[in-house]
Amino acid sequence: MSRGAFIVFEGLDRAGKSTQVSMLLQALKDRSIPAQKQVFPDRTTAIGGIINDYLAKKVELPSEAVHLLFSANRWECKNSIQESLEKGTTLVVDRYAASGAAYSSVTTGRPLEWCRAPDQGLPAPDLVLFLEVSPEAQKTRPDWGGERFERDETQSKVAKSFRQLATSNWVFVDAGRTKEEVHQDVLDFALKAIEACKQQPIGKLDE
Ligand code: 2DT
Ligand code: MG
Repeated sequence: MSRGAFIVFEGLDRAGKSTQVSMLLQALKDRSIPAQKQVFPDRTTAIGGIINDYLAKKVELPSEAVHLLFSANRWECKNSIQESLEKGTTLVVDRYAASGAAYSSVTTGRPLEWCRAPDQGLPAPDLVLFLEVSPEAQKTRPDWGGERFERDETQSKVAKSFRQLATSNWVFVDAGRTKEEVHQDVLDFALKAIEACKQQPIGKLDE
């Protein structure tokens, strides 16, 4: 049996990731392609609960500790990710390891290599859809919710880190257009990835 694809959306806050995740899931369901949503951070787990309190500014923690919690939050989902892919379910994921490294390189001031290390060995995405928005377009979207990192200055630094993390399975999608136009491109790339990875083994980050 062929496996599902591991499709990840990355980008800054207010890039439209959640909207595109929902639209892609619906389009795959319409085509009878088994697909499931996964969101990181997964705030429903015990570790996710601490991350949620940190983001909501209810607790203070060193940035390095938070970085490791974000990574642990992915590790606790490793088996379920692997099992879903193996049974043929495509995963549509809102943020993953690149968000971990891009945000933490800014908040900890540590090299990207240090930030990427804890995620090494996790299942690797088959496709990363990076939704690009200009700071101007970002400003036209609904206001910040007041969570940590939701500041223009942080965002522009994180954008630079994201660019340094891009590999050959990344595509940059102009997300400054209408959601339908963005979705057309997204669906195209997703269907190709689903086809291409069917007989490929699941990759691992940095291994
Ligand atoms: P949302 O805005 O998508 O709810 O994310 N973040 C996320 C990190 O700093 N490291 C990570 O590993 C992940 C997955 C990005 C909440 C914030 O958490 C940041 C924004
Ligand atoms: Mg956010």
